[in-house]
Amino acid sequence: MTVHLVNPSHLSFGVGVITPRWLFVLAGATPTAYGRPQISDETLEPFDVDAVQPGDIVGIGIHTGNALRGYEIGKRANGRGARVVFGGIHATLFPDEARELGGADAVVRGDGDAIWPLVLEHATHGALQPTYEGGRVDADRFVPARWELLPAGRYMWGSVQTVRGCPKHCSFCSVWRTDGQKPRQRAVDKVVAEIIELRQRGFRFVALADDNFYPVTLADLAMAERQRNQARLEQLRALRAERFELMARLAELPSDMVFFTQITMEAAEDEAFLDAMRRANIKGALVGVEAVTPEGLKDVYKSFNDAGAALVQHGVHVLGSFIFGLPSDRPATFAATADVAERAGVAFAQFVMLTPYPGTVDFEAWEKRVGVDGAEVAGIPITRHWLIPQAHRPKVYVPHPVMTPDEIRARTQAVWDRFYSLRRIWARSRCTPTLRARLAFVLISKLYRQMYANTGIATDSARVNRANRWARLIARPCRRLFAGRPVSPLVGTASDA
Ligand code: B12
Ligand code: SF4
Repeated sequence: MTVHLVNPSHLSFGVGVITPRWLFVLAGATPTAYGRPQISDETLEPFDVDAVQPGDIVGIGIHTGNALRGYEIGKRANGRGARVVFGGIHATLFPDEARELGGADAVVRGDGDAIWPLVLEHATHGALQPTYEGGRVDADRFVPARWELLPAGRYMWGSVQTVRGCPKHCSFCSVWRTDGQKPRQRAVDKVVAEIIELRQRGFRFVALADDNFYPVTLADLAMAERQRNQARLEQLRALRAERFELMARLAELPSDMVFFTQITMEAAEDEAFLDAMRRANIKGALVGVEAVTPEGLKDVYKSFNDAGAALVQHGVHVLGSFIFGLPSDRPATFAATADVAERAGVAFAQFVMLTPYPGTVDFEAWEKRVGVDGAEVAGIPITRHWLIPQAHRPKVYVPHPVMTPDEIRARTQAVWDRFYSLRRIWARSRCTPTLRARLAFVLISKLYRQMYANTGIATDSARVNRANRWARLIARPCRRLFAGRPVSPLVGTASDA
């Protein structure tokens, strides 16, 4: 009996940018009695369902975007006599769907770390329950990833989680509702141990796969002080102190390490935090620009400009994330956004089209508005857009007051084209220290555009296939530029202790 863990994707690029962490965490949670789990990441190559034997256990992790491909695999694996278990954010939100469409014998909702051994035990005894509540496990029970199962030479960045949950409550995000608003921070030693292991395996670049690396803002502290809420103040200070402790430890790692994370714009006001980030070699951060009204547009862009400048001054390159298709957008918004992204010194940017993700406040409002008799595509209600086959999936779901879906798509594509023109990429690559780094910057910019924009925004399959071929071609040299020399053991770090 073999345990398979499958990360579905309808496109495979041969090389992956970031290691999908859940695969290696669930492998870590698999008791040794079950042998070596077979890990399959379809962003590298398609899963060979024909290799599944009757009695095998197939664990499939899905988010909304890859749920349909996950269901296809689940049904086929089930048909071959395997016991199929679904997990991940989408299965947490739609457990019945995974059973009805994905051939799931069981669905794990929430965190898989603690419950997975029980699921495996039930599966081997033919006693699977339809649903398991994995809940939100405490940080001290997060299972470390089993990095020795990584296929060699296939990924550019490792991924280590330092905190789960986010105290904010953005209307377009499901994280605060599924992972909770209480930040669950992992012990510093455990995080550092994983990073050291990744470095020993040749990873210089590590993504801190957190919902929000900056869970306590200066405003939160000031508010607790104003309210004279001593208990809250102490709790916030403790969380903040742990962040600084972690960054101090990252600063002791070899200086060629590069970390990337996600933070909110408020971090830009926190000089001490930014200084600590710089010392810790956290050199990149995804910063989102939230929904804005026309009146608020100027202010938001101004604060993004200021925030971007502050981050760049502290050596943190910004990946700006901008949303198009909001009701307040006008044709002029697209060029204005591209201008802001350029003026703020953003190193990378993504321009995504408003997609109502289930589990969010925005999704619920939209679903209510569209109603049960709403539009259908390929016989599927658009409120279940992830079930529409890729080739027919609309790019814009929320009707816009002044622009057609095609106009929004074309204008979004034009902003990508402009931001990622070779001339502009080359100019931006000046933010890196060496020629090799500039080359890496150019390649990763082109790759990013092919992987995320051209396969996601293009409407015809010929274009998608072309983008996929390009991405495969660029991905290999790109990976080589990111790789470091495997080091063992690390000199001058905690690994000596
Ligand atoms: C890091 C990250 C990324 C990274 C890296 C992705 C990668 N290769 O790993 C990058 C930046 C590339 C990325 C991109 C995107 N992301 Co992202 N990402 C995350 C983030 C912050 C952390 C994911 C992670 O590694 N967590 C650590 C692991 C250990 O946790 P986990 O995946 O949740 O797995 C646990 C459980 O879910 C469960 N589990 C998971 N699978 C399975 C399977 C089985 C069988 C079982 C039993 C249990 C189980 O057990 C695990 C351990 O407890 C999540 C937020 C989140 N809280 O999930 C968003 C998140 C997953 N991303 C999201 C989105 C929307 C995207 C993008 C579409 C953004 C965009 N517009 O471009 C793209 C899509 C990329 C793609 N094509 O897949 C959404 C998904 C929403 C949804 N309903 O699907 C999330 C939830 C964030 C959000 N704001 O809502 N992302
Ligand atoms: S978008 Fe970011 S800041 Fe907002 S709730 Fe989600 S994780 Fe938190």
